[in-house]
Amino acid sequence: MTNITVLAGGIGGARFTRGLLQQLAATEPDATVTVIVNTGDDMWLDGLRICPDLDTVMYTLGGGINEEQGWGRPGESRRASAEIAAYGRGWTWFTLGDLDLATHIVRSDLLRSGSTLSEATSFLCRRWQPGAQLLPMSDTPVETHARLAMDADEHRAGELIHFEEWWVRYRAGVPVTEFVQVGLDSAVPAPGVVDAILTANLVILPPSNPVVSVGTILAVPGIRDALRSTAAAVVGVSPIIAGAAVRGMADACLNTIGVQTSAEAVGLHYGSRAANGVLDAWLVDETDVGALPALAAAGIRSVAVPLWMRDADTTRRLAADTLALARGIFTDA
Ligand code: FO1
Repeated sequence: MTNITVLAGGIGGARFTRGLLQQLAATEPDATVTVIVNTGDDMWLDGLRICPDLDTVMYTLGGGINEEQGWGRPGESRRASAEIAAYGRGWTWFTLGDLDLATHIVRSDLLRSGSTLSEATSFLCRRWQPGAQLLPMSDTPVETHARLAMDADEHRAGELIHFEEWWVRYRAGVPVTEFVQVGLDSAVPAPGVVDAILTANLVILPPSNPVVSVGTILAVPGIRDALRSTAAAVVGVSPIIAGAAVRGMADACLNTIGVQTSAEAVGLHYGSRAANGVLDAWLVDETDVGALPALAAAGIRSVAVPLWMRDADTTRRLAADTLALARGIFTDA
């Protein structure tokens, strides 16, 4: 029986996991997949709890995702958000579609009725049937904020703004000096999170943003320790190909923490479990084959394979390559 745990953020992690589930359905139908999802992008907006990465994973695995955008629902309308803007409320630059709003309304209703985020997520997944268990990294809010390096509109240099404002309103175009996980000190892993890492045969770090998605999950007290001690193989997939971020503005995030935008640098940033890091193995794209010696020298077994997830087939094959690399290391993976 193969139990796989994936630590995912938004679009890249969700798409990889969809390919993994399709690959497992064809080759190991009794395998189980648990996805530990970043909640650092979450925020209260218009009185609703918005959970971008949980919803992106849920919609993507459940067949309800807007495929072109990678987030939100297809065939959306924005009538309610236009009305909210007419009142002068909300974030006009952050689209809450009418269909998507139903998810936020139901989740907020459950939270206000005393449900934990884990319970609310499980309830929403009854409808979407993602084919994997979705666990928030924590049931206590841990929000990623970015400290502005310069004035921007009504914000002054030095001020912390929510990550989503930096990401969506400013497209990560305003330099920031640091990311702060607000609420991290009192955060604990959500129920089942540590267990999902410790009892897995395989833990995967998919090509999500290594700073604000996977990095945020690893920052929750107890999760990095679980990764370092699990008997599972821990295998990562580079989100950087040939020196450029595959999706989003991961390079802006890496620059902020002083990590070079390369498959090698991100692999070394995660580090080998043999040397206080979290990785046993790392997949890089064929164009980054030159990174293999440095990664091997750091104790990270690596392979160079096609990493571009262009469609369902290439994504499935990437998942198959990830499983193969893991099995080359541990027989029980
Ligand atoms: N991303 C955008 O670029 N523009 C948006 O207006 C936007 C709205 C939005 C609403 C709900 C949601 O779940 C996600 C949304 N996203 C939007 C995507 C979001 O910024 C990303 O999914 C992650 O937070 C970053 O990986």
